[in-house]
Amino acid sequence: MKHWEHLEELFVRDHRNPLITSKHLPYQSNAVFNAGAADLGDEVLLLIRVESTSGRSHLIVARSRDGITDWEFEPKALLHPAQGFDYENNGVEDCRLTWMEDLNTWAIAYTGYSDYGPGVALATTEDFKTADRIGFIFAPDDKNAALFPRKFGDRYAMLHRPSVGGGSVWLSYSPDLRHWGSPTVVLPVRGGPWWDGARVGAGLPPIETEAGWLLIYHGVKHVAGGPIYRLGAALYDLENPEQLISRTRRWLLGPEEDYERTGDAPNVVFATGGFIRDEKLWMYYGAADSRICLATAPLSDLLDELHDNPIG
Ligand code: BMA
Repeated sequence: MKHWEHLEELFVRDHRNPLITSKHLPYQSNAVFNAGAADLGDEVLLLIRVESTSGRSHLIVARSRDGITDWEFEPKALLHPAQGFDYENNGVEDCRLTWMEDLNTWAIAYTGYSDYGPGVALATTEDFKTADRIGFIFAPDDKNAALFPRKFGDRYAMLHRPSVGGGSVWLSYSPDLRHWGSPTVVLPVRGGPWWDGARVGAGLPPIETEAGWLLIYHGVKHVAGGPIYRLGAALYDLENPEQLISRTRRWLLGPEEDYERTGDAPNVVFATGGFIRDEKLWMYYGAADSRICLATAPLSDLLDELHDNPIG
């Protein structure tokens, strides 16, 4: 009889995980996790969430030539709650980076933690040295915002996850990145005992593939020991991002390793950044809200899995 050593998942963890912990930073902090990622060609840039010893989070830039080793950190935060902006005084968290094709700039979608709860904020940057805030765009409680890299017709599109209404992912549109409307549910929470039954949220910003927009998302299941955060995938029509084509029935990465099982939030893998390199999806994820890790999967395997999981 066959015995399974490990669950067979689609993603393969990098053997150097965790790649970044608070010990690597040039100053003291509680934890580093949930990074936005940009493939700049000759280096990988991560905009990482650092939770300071005050408990609030800021975002700093880390760079590495190979995207795995020898990370160098900018001495000053790119986005910090002390910069005095409305509705961010309790922290800036969990950014997603999208290269906006028509604007020739990077967009940073992030969670602004206000006195009234966490909402969605947007900023842009050209060089990751300074950022221009567009401002707070979705009132609390709303988070997990991720922009599509191009317009549909004359409108930008963004995924986001209001916490009220059951924990599903919505899509909203904007003519100018500032004013948002026409919200519609694009990834319903699955309910029941499913791995993504209690809440779902966008992970990486959608990636354009020949089969459709690939979305890596997180799903939450509540068990007696607390929530478990896992990662799965969905696919959307290239010209109509509201049209869900397929969605994986199983998760593709879940907390298994000690560095994912133990930390400030146990049993969490939470991906917010990644890109395609050498036909593989590179996915950076926060492990147990305490460290940053990398897992990769061949793009063709992801698309095959989605092909086998059509909707309806
Ligand atoms: C989510 C966010 C993330 C966090 C995750 C797991 O709701 O707050 O920042 O990584 O929970 O704790």
